[in-house]
Amino acid sequence: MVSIQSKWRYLFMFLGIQLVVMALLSREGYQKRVSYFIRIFRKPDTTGVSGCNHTTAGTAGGDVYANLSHIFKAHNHGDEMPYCPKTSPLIGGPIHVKFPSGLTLAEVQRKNPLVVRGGRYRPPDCGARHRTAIIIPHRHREHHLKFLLYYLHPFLQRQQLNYGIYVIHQAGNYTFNRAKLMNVGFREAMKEEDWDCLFFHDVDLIPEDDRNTYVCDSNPKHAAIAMDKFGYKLPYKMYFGGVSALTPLHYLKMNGFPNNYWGWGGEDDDIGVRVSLGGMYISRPSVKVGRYKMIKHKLDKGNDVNPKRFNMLAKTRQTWKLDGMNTAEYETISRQYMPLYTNITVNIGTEAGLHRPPPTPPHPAKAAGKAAGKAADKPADKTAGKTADKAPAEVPAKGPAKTSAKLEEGLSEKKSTLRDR
Ligand code: UDH
Ligand code: NGS
Repeated sequence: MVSIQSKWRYLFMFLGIQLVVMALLSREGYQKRVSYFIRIFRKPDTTGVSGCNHTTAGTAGGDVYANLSHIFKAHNHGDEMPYCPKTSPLIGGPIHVKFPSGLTLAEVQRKNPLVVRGGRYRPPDCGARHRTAIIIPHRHREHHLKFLLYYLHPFLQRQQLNYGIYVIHQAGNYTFNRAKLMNVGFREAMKEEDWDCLFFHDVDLIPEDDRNTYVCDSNPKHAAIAMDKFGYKLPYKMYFGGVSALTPLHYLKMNGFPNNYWGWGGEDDDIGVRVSLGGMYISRPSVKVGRYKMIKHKLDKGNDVNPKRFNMLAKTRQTWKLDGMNTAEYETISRQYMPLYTNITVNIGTEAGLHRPPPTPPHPAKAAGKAAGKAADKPADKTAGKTADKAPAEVPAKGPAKTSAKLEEGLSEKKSTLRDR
């Protein structure tokens, strides 16, 4: 017969073994399995943004902030910092994305204490292997920007990148020009740092899996391969819209992006064609990881469908060397180092140039067209900078900030000084 005393002994031994097993399982590598149990007991996030607390591959996804407390505790090794591992241990796979109404930029700032002025970050405990600039074309989408910043900062931190976020804000009300803003972003970002990869990123696309790493491939990469609005499939083979990634060398090879697509549509297809005209291929992540959720919206005011886009696309082969990075003319109106991003406001003019009104109003029966043309010459509206901790505005840069030749010079220098990684 088993006595009561030994029953207790067996019970304690059993509980002890359970504890040891749990401790082993909760170590790195087993976290995903344990997270399932943890999630059941944890309180929901106070912001209401994160639905789950940890990452679980193959399920609805985890909280994008889940692993970050590890970084906050990490201490800096000063000069002797080792390189970060090739694959970040903070990567967790699928991310749960939703868009609650109460989120504020202050809350995003609070949740990202290691992000410094201008939206810059580098891992505190290891040397980043990659330097990535995010370029976001923007006008009147502050609401979307807030969500993108909420998700993008922790997403990039989990990938242990040295990164910076640039919002390129089109001044005035003249027809929007996404591709030209990207050219501006490329030039302005490269003036600040020797970025080795640039991500051109629509403001309304939120990545849903952090295995979709924001580093460049040997060919230009189309990252937004699987969007919710297209049923998580590529809509057509040559699609290059939403989010794409190029090295400075790729960018130069294809003469950047076109400057003359005013309004919605076609510019991303033109960029896709430029990739092959520049002698390169489109690389893509797998549909499993290149997933994005789009913040739903309608076509914006000031971004009407461009009726000329098909004619223009038919001529890309003839025009790509004549129009692109080598001809991008703009004036930088201000550069603001905000807590979560660098806001660059630019006058990109109209079809007629920087200071002249457009030749004919682009949209019939719109007196607004004229007013908008004038507005483009006026100082910028500072909508993206409302909550700025403002730095002194830069002196407006007249014309191209760096010529292609200068950049190429810099790039060959860069290649020769690249550290052995
Ligand atoms: N963008 C702005 N402000 C604008 C217009 C565009 O910031 O006024 C930027 C923003 O980064 C956006 C990107 O340009 O994510 C692309 O513009 P878009 O979101 O309007 O284009 P998309 O193709 O959606 O993603 C269009 C929805 C309806 C298209 C119907 C056409 N038949
Ligand atoms: C194509 C457009 C692209 C656009 C894509 C997806 O037809 O610019 O649809 O559009 N090309 C032309 O119009 C030539 S979307 O469904 O996101 O509105 O990106």
